[in-house]
Amino acid sequence: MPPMIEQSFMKALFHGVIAEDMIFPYPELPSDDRENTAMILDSVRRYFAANVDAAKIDREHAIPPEVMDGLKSLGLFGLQIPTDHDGIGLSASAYARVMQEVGGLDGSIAVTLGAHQSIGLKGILLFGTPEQKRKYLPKLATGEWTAAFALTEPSAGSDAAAIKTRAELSADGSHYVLNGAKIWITNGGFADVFTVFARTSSMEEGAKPKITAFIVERGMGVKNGPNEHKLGIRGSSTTELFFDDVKVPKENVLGEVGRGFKVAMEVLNSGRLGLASGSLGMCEVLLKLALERVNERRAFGRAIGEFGLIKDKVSAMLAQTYALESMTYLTAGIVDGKVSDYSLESAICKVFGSETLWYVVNDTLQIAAGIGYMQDYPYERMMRDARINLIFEGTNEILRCFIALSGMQGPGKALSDVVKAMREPIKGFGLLSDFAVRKARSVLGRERLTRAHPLLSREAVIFEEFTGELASNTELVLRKHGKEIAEMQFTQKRIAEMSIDLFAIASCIARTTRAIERRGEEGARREIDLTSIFTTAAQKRLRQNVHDFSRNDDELRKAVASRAYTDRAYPFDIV
Ligand code: MYA
Repeated sequence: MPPMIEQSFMKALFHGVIAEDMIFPYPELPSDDRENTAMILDSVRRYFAANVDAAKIDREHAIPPEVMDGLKSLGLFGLQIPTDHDGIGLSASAYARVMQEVGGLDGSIAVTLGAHQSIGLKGILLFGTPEQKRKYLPKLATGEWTAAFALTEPSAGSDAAAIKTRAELSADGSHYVLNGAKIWITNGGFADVFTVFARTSSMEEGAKPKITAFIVERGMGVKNGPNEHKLGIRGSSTTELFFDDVKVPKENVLGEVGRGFKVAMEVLNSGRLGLASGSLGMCEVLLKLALERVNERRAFGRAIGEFGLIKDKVSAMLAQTYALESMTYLTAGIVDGKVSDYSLESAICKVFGSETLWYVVNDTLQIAAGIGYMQDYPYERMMRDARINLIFEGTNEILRCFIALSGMQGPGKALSDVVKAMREPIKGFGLLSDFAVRKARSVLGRERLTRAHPLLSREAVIFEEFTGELASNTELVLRKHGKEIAEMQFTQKRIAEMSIDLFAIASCIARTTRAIERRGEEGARREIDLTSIFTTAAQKRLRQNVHDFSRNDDELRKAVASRAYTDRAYPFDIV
């Protein structure tokens, strides 16, 4: 049998295959969602304008209870919960659109709502039994109950599988007893329902633990510590959680016993997309602030917007935000299209979204200059609120490793099958010839993006060329290093950077093609220009990454860092 190409646009790309039917036509909000979403956005805008003071929430480290009640009455706690469980039943795309709006209006509220539904209750939506759904979803939809996601522990952050919280089945088999602690749990101070991950196998050195997910109610005995004092998103609640002999009925196991790690990962896949849309919302508000500022502020007898270095910043921020918006809604459309594996795409959206936001907030603050640094203006708060996105829901470092290793898994498997087939040339003939065809395709760059509009042919050629480079460099490093690749984070980073830029270019091309087909060249001028600027910048990074596979100072960097860890003369001992 020929090796399977995974049903994921990005995973296929690692084989050098451009699965263009997965991204063309660029998706649209499902029609039954459109009206609903417009109404929700309208009421969100009105409610926030009249009732939400983001500066006060930040200053007082709390979202006022009446605001929480208002958000609940708007239905914002049940956006993706199906209507037959009393939610609004929005698609992933519509949910992303609402989270985008909220993210731009208040970071603390966006995080509170995100922790509740992007991750807190998402496990019940994805893996809950009909009874669990009936019991929990209606109350979670109205906000009568709120939810939190409890994975992280003092010794298990990026290494999520290293959790120590234990769940022991009782002697009569009726319930589990949970013992342990979690840290940095968003909504920890008030949530009523927690998705908790605990070991259901013994602690064996070196062995992968069996983890199980549980729905745990506060009333079962969950305790929390005080709210943490944070750099930003200060109105959100972040606490420790303690489980001391907490009895959880066995009916509250979420998914299968021992399969909780998968539950956690699937929930995070969807959470990461929510984070990207919140980041996008903040970028768009910041861009509006920047555009107002460059017109208002005058220097040397002109509006500062007249200056080249300001135009450079504004055009780059617009192009990068366009790419973020394009990839976020492409991924949401992929989810709505019932593609089951969007793990790479959503991790890319999270990394690209949080880094675009960090870049946009920094450059907007720079344009605002003096007032950017002052607490009377929103810039410094937005910068503090933005920073966490690079850290939570998977640090951008661990996600780069995840993107590279997960993407390379398919080609790695194909290569090892080929090695096996070479030992049995007759049986393995089909496999070998298929491999040869795919290899020729990726190396010669024969894979084409045929559905890109001809006006975007320069961008399409760049995409095709570097798709070939991604596939051939993936194969090269796999052949050269084999399993050692798991330890080679400098190389993983290059592979991840290339996939992020390629997904961004593909998203821009698909979306801009739709714009040109609908509105013609002049009508789509804005999209065409932003795609061009983004692709030119991405091409420079792609070239650099390809170059660095073979010529780099990785070993020197590793040696210098290792020496610095032990050498007391570092950093600099001049005298
Ligand atoms: S919640 C805490 C977030 N924590 C993390 O994200 C942890 C990061 N670590 C990991 O993801 C994993 O430990 C990694 C794997 C990836 C490092 N989809 O052997 P393995 C499968 C599907 O590689 P490990 C928070 O911060 C894999 O294929 N499957 O595992 C919220 C394999 O399967 P199989 C996946 O080396 C804060 C198995 O798992 C995935 O241990 C509040 C084992 O894999 C995946 N993604 O490490 C946020 N990954 O066995 C509110 C792995 O079948 C946000 N697998 O081959 C709201 C935002 C709003 C915006 C705000 C604006 C201001």
